[in-house]
Amino acid sequence: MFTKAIVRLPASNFADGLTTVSLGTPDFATTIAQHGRYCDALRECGLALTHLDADPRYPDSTFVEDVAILTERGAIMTLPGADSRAGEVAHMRTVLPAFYAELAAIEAPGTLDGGDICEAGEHFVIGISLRTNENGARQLAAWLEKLGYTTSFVDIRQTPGILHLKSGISYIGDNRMVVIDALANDPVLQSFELIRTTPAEDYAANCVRVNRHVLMASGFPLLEARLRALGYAVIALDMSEYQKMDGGLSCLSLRF
Ligand code: CIR
Repeated sequence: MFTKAIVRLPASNFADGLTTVSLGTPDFATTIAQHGRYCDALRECGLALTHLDADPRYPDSTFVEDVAILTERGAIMTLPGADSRAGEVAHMRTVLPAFYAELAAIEAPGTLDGGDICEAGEHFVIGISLRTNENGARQLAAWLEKLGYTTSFVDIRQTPGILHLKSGISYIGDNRMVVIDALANDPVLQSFELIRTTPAEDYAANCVRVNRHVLMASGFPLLEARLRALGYAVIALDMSEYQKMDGGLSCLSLRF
């Protein structure tokens, strides 16, 4: 059960953030409206929200998931792999002591983005990507294992079309993993019941189980119908402006 989430309002220069896709420039008013609806959805799931102010020094800083890993047993600050985002950690480090007595940290030369870390109950799947290097992945695995979790690695550096591991997989509880075709044969994932997206719906593979709900991007009817048929209470959210900036639904919050 999650009870809390941290979110950060997008800054007015949100469109200056990093992106690898060519879907156009986000409209700021729509970006804010979608963020508001996202926050409403988290509250509908029973979470109490901590709202952080927009930080225009970091246009990507609304993607708070990338700067920390929060677990039931402890928290660790990441070290984002994009130079323009590394400084985002400093402010979050001042926010988290309200919730965690101790904060570990990924140290250079390791790099790690929270979007590469998929918690699946007692197990964490750690993506090695263009943002999370092997050193960072190993540091995180060692820290998690000390806390009693198990870990495995999935290398997505050659997987086209996804920035982070969780752009391509999401754990939705009940031993079920939503997965894009390109990752569906990875040996690490074979112990899960795989819910495969069709290529036209790959963006929707980044969804989030929050208590009894699953939050997913709207506009992906096949996955939505499949999740509903499995009995999940789905909340579908328009994520169009975040998709333009390579952002998935999970990255807009830290849930704990
Ligand atoms: C970036 O490239 O870092 C941002 N524009 C998007 C980050 C998305 N984060 C995530 O999926 N966890």
